[in-house]
Amino acid sequence: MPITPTSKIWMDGKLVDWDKANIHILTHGLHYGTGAFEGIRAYPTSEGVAIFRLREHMARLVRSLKVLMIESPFSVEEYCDAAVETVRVNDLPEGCYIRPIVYLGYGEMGVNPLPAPVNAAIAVWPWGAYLGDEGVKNGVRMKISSWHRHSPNAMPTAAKATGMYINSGLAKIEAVKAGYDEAIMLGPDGRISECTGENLFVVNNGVLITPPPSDAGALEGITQDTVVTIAKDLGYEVRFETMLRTDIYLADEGFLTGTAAEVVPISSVDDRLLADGKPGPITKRIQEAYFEAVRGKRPEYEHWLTRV
Ligand code: PPE
Repeated sequence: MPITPTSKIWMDGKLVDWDKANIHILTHGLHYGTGAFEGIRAYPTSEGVAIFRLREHMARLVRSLKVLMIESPFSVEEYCDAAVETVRVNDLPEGCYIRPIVYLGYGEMGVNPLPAPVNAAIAVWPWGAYLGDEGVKNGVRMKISSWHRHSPNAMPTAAKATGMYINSGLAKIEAVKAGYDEAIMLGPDGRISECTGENLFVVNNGVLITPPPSDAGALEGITQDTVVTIAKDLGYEVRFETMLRTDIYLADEGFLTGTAAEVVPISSVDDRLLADGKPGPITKRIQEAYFEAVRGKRPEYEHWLTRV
């Protein structure tokens, strides 16, 4: 998706012009994928723009760095303040996507990450529906990928590390080339893990089921957690359970969750329609509640918002 440039990017504590936010070709992270990042969204509310679950995202960033043995140059609070400042200075009344990244920089080559310097940046830009407006409305066509999700002893699946996204990219290529919207990846044990940039839920007999991230080798999604909370508050039962591909084929409903993707109905998996292939009633209710929560229309979730 083409990027819409904004005015300023935060780099190592300073705001720099969008066009000047450049780094050296011998940046360690470019060669070895040594970095961690986050994806956060800010939305318009009746009291101006607010960032959704900012602290949880920055806390996950710092946890990812811990796993990678990258010493964080800033604290969670400092990343939060920097994100607020960057969103504010770019003046985007319709909201935006926020991309913090902490990566190993210029000065050392060779696989050993330990001596390399650490840099941090936060960029923001307007980003529309990740899987398309049509997908949000009518659902997406999914394919189970021949690329499996990382084995947790090959790659730390709890970390949102930059280099790990080669795996997601390969699965995405396969799905898109075959005419699908998005891929579902199996974990090393052959059970459902997650998608290239989203967690996944199915709905059966009114119960929501999602793979437990640590068993499934999936990222612990903040949107997954948001949906679990919203669903329980709406009175639905939610279970963290492993599932087989056929559990999705035969589900009453299914949907994806992610910051970029938001809540997106699944219309089919491997060409098997989920029920009649249209977004199910529970999916629609959850989606609606999610869109209201992020836009500050649900007072009970006000604590998830950071006003800019
Ligand atoms: N799994 C993966 C692999 C993943 O990348 C994401 C987020 C999720 C699950 C959902 O996590 P959460 O956003 O906390 O609910 N993917 C981010 C990157 C997308 C991109 O293309 O870049 C995102 O949604 O921002």
